[in-house]
This record gives sequence, structure tokens and C-alpha cells, in this order.
Amino acid sequence: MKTSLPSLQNWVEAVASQTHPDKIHWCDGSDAENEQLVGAMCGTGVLSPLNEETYPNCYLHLSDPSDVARVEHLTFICTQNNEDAGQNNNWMDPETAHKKIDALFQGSMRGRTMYIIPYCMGPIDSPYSRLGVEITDSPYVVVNMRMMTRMGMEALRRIETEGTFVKGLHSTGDLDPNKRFIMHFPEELTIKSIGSGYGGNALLGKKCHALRIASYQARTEGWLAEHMLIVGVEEPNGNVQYLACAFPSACGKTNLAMLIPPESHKGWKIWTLGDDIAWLHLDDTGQLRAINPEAGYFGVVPGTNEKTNKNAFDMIQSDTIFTNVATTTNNDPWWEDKNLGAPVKDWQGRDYDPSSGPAAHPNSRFTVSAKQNKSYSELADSADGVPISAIVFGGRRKELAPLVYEAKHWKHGVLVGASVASETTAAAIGDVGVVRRDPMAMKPFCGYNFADYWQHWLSFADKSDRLPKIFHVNWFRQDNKGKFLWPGFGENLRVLRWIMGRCNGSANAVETPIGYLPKKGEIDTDGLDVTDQTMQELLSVNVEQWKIEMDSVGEYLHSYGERLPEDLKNEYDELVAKLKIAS
Ligand code: GTP
Ligand code: SPV
Ligand code: MN
Repeated sequence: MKTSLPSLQNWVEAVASQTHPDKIHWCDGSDAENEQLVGAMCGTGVLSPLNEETYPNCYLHLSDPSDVARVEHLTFICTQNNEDAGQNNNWMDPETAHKKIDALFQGSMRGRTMYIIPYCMGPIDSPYSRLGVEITDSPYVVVNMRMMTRMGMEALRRIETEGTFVKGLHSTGDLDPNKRFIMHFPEELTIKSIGSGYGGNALLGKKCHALRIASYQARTEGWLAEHMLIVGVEEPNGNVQYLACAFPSACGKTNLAMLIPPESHKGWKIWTLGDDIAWLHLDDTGQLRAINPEAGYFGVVPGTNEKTNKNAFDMIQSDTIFTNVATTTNNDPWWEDKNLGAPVKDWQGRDYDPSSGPAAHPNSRFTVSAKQNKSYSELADSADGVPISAIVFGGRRKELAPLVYEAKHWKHGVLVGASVASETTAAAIGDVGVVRRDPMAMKPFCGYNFADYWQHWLSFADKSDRLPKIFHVNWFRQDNKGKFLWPGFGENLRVLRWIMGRCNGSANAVETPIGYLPKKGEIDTDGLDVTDQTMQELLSVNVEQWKIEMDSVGEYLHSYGERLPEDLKNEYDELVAKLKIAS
């Protein structure tokens, strides 16, 4: 008996008799346990040590080549009622789903150790935090979960006190893509995942629990679980405002969360609270507060260099697990745009050959403790979280969406969020670069019907009169030669300044049919190689293009049928009417 909680003990025993592991190990989260696991994985080749001098305590993990990203087409929400999952999700009825996946778990841990990982999403003493237990046969999952969550004895104690926890069962199975499923049973607080060892498919605390299951719980309990970074921006006078920003996968959350102020912005500081997930609650005063349920970063490696993201570049110099990167002769990790060294082995461990594609997989990732980030905010451990001044939506759009605009009020902001579209990236299996609707950057992660989710967002308007302002940004506008119009990265602070100015009443805007845009000259471009003409292009509204866009938004929203909230329809109709008048 390893726990005083009978429901946990019984579940562990039931899983063991289903999956037949050789051994059972309860994870305590200690350094000694971690060292033992890392050592064993180096023995079996699951991990290989990188250069001990240049990258101390760093390891390389190479996935099966078929298992390098989230698998949205194999991810299911299994609710009693099909409509509750919505057309935004793949649905299977719970009974069929359990049957199907349980058959695959039958004996799946033979010859392996079964690890029991108690974890806490959020600060261990926060009332906003939630608990879970992941059972897995992957030691790689254990060492990643240790960095990504508060894992081990403390979490187990809290689970035993509270008695409720999310049950996550994971097995790497035989990695056959035809026997791969990621299934969620939100009504049972249960996740079952088999056949993948990769990130969001296997680290069940992350997307499966902290977004899909949590969003479902948040709806009934009156809070929000979102695909958002949380960042504090400190002005030279010491004032700090906190922003929560939702961008789709591989669209710049990690970069913005740990941005380094450019030379021109002396005295400005950035504080990182989180880079991927935010849980948002209204406090007694009606202030929206955010916690980051995670404790580490599982970040995109390619593109990370001293110029684009120096904080990330520095924090992955030690104590980091690299998944699917290339290596140099020196056995350093290597990736595209690292701007240092050259690859000799690619992400599949083959001799590097430029004709067989990038050396590092485009969705290669680092896993690192958040505390290694120089801009880490101690408030990431605060039980109460931080007050949010602004919510910022964004996407990857070559054209149309301006650099920044502000929604007129909360409900209009919900329409702005619901209308987010973005070019697909390598974070999920499938085509890259195709524009798709990704409302609130939650398309792959909302655990219930989007129409009900928008209604839930809208309902906040009646709960508080001091909600954050809502904005939309786009760092990815291109000219007709494919060159980015906006320098991005650290220079994005200039846009955040305008957003903060709007929140404290010091920045000016002009009204347009789609919302408020910065008045000419309001975005400081001092010292930037961006012409006035480019700024004008970045900050204008092409009414004819927007009319086409809104036709497509309308078609999308109305595809949700009767559940589509009346208030959202009204916001939509109002915007369409404004565009009509403007043309
Ligand atoms: P997930 O972890 O998948 O949820 O993604 P993320 O949103 O944290 O993405 P991340 O910050 O890792 O960004 C991924 C890609 O966007 C990298 O290739 C970056 O180089 C690129 N990127 C980030 N910020 C900017 C920017 O301001 N401008 C441009 N042009 N590219 C950017
Ligand atoms: C994403 O795809 O949005 C990620 C990586 O943050 S994963 O953990 O695989 O979901
Ligand atoms: Mn993400």
C-alpha cells in the first residue's frame, strides 16, 4: 500500500492487472529518483548525454520518426452526448471509447515498469490548483513531468487530503500509428492515451489535463482554462502590468513570455509567469487573476538564438532535455537558426544530409524548469496568481490582421477571439501553412462544444465590471516577397507599450469598423528600420478584405447552429454592418 487513498490504490491495482507491468514504481519526485531514471535511460538509449562541458546535464531524446507532434485526428472527447463535445472535437461515445482503448492497454506494460506520477497543476498551496495522477510506462514521461509540473510526495499528500484527482493512463504501446489514441472522458475526469511518447500526447498534465479536462471543469465552475502565456511588463517607473496572451501552437508565446527589451528600452523589464497555459479566475473584487498550472517549459527549439530569444537560448545551456534536435561533431545540440556550429547527425540520428530536410525536426522541443529562465517571476509560485490587465489574442496571418487592435468591449473581444485564424504549424501532424480557424488558440484544446465555450466567455460580462481589455496582435504580416513587415521578437515590446497605455488610459486610438487601432505615431518606432509607409500598412484596415474575412467568420460561426450564442451573433452582425457603412 503506497497511498492512504483507497480510490487511488484501487485504480493503480486495476491498471496493473490490465497492463501487466514487471514492476510498479511510485514516483517521489526526488533528485535521487531522477538521477536513477536518467542513468537507466542512458543505458537503454532512450536518452543520450550531450557534451558534458558545453551542455552540462543535458540529454538528447529521439522520438520514433512517426511520433513527433500532437495527433489531433486521433484525439477524442468522449462525452455521453455528442453535441457536448461539439464539431470542434472528434467524438466517441464513452463506452465504445473505453472498450477500444482498453483492448490496446491489455498487457501493454509487459516487460516494463509502471510509474505512478502524482502531480499538482499550479502552486502547491494555491486554491486554484488541481491535482492529477499519471500512470505511464515511459521513464521519459516521468522525467519530463518532473520539470513540467509539481510532481511527487507533496502532490500525493494533497491528493490524499482532497480525495479528487484527474486519472491519466498512458502507455507508449508499440508506437504503431494505427493503434494510437488520445482519449478524454471529462465527465469521469479521466484521460487514456496510448501509442505515442510525444509531448502533448504523453505528458498528460499539459494539454490533456490543464486544457481539455480543465476547460470542461472551468465551465461548470465559472473560470477559464486557456492556451495563454502570462507575462509581467515593468515600466521604468516600476509599474507592472500583467498580460495573458493566446496564440496558436508555435506562434510566439514562449518568445513573448520571456522577451528581452531592446536597447532602446532602457529600464523596462519583463517577468515570465508562464509560456503556454493560464488558468483565470475572478477574485472577490471582480479582478481577473491568472496562475500558470505548469512549472516548466516544453518549448519549440528551432529559431531560438541569442537575437530572437536570448533568455530561452541561455536557459537551455544546462539541465535540459532536447527532443528531436540534431547534433554537432562536438556533441552539442543543433537546430535551424541556432547560428552556431553545424549539424553532423540529424534528428533521426542519421548522418546529416541537407537534401533530406531540416537537421532538427521543425517541432523539436526543449524541456526545462521554469526557474532556469532569467526573467522568471517569483509570483509564478504565488497562490493568488497575478491580476490581468489585458487579454491578447493573435495568430499567424500573412495579410489582413493589423499589427494590433483593441476590441471595443468584452463581448466584442469574445468575437475577436472566436474569429482568430492562423496558419498551421509543425506542432501538430498535418499540413503546415494552411490558414484555419483557431478560436482563442483553443481549436485543438477546448474540451467541449465551442458554442458553449463562447457563451461561457460572454457570461463574464455579467460577472464583473472591471474585466481586462481585449486586444488582437499579428507579428507575422509579410510583404509580397514574403519578408516580415514587423521586426518582431524584442521589438514587440513597442506594441505591448501601446496595449498597456490603453489599459491605463495614456495611449490614443482611432476607431475603425473592427475596433480601436493606434493613432498615427502612437507606436514608437524610434531607431527601428521600419518606414512610415510600412507602419501605415501594418496599422490599416482594408475594408474590402475584411468583408471577405467576415463572410468566412460568419459561415464558421453559424456552422455551430442553434447553440451559437445570441450575443455573439449580435456582435457579428454589428461588425458586418459597420464594414458595410465604411465601404
Ligand atoms: P507552443 O509551445 O507550440 O504552444 O508554441 P509557442 O506559441 O510558445 O511558440 P514559440 O514562442 O516557440 O514560437 C515559435 C515560432 O515563432 C518560432 O519559430 C519563432 O522564431 C517564431 N516567432 C516568435 N515570435 C516571433 C515574432 O515576433 N516574429 C516572427 N516573425 N516570428 C516569431
Ligand atoms: C503545442 O502544441 O501547443 C505545445 C506543445 O505547446 S505540446 O505539448 O505538444 O502540446
Ligand atoms: Mn502550446
